[in-house]
Amino acid sequence: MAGKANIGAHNAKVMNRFELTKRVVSQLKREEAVIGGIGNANFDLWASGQRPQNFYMLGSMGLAIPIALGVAIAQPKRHVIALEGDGSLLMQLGCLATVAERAPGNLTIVIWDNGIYQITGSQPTPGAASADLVAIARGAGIAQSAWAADEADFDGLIATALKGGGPSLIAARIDDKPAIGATDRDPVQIRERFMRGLGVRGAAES
Ligand SMILES: Cc1ncc(C[n+]2csc(CCOP(=O)(O)OP(=O)(O)O)c2C)c(N)n1
Repeated sequence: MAGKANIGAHNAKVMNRFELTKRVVSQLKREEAVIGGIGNANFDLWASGQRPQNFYMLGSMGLAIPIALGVAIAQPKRHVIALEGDGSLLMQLGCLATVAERAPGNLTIVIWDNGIYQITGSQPTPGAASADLVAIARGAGIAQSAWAADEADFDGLIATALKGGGPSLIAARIDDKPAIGATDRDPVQIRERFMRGLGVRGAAES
């Protein structure tokens, strides 16, 4: 994978989730779908500017990647990005093997690794001490997996991923600053807006 590839987790710069979320969104030009994982991942996506192609996962850890995989398979011409926290990914590691096996070229996974379950009180995740999520993703079969060395490297990795040829996984070490906003907890509206944004439900239907 392009970028300052193959740096280890501990050499990656500690960045900020909201800043990086804005960098992802600024590169979206083609109605790409973005699935924000539970809590902070989707709070910062919400705060970065709402788009009808955004889906905000409420309540369940580890579902951003499985949902994004489903969308990527259903709409192969649309690029799909999953934003997921490290703790949530650790709860659903098996999805990486499924992604590798299905190998959708239009899927990009971004992991926000703060080493903690921040939103429930900042308990440390296993990744904080020992697990390397990029190594795990490569081992699962997602060859294009990389730590982002810094913001510029992150931008480059996202740009490369958006060209297709995935699946790709980009992991970013992030700080423990709280998310900027909070998503409106209205699951029905979130679902309906997303389905219209993906063109699978007309405006008149509800
Ligand atoms: C199955 C399940 N277990 C526990 C929770 C409670 N919970 C919600 S978010 C969260 C932590 C999420 O951690 P991470 O994905 O690393 O994101 P962060 O909060 O660090 O941004 C926990 C433990 C839950 N929602 N679902």
